[in-house]
Amino acid sequence: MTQDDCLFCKILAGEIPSTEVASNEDAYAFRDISPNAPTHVVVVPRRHYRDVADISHKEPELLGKVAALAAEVADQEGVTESGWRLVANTGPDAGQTVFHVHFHVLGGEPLGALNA
Ligand code: IU
Repeated sequence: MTQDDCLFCKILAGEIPSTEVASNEDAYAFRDISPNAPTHVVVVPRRHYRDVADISHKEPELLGKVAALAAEVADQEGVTESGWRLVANTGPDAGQTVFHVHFHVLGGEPLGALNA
């Protein structure tokens, strides 16, 4: 299930380059091209869903699998002990720019409190 005009579907198809960090049959993780932290990895399901709400309604188990790959990425990046942040921007007010559901895995330095 892909969407023609979706940039992450194109990354998954190898039509847009990306630097792979981890991968399995359900999900793919790659380095963010514009990192906000020493570790900044984007984790996407291979199938196209618009956002967290969409995948939660249609395939909640897959959302869990994407989160599990994010945790593997954190381990691989060596930030499991120091801590890391899992972010899913959802919709325009949150700054979602690519409408293929994804998690940002952020870590490698103190990230600051969300309510700071
Ligand atoms: P957002 O939550 O939709 O704003 O996140 C999209 C992210 O995808 C953003 O941080 C981009 O830098 C990142 N990205 C990328 O890493 N590689 C790409 O080819 C494209 C976007 I397009």
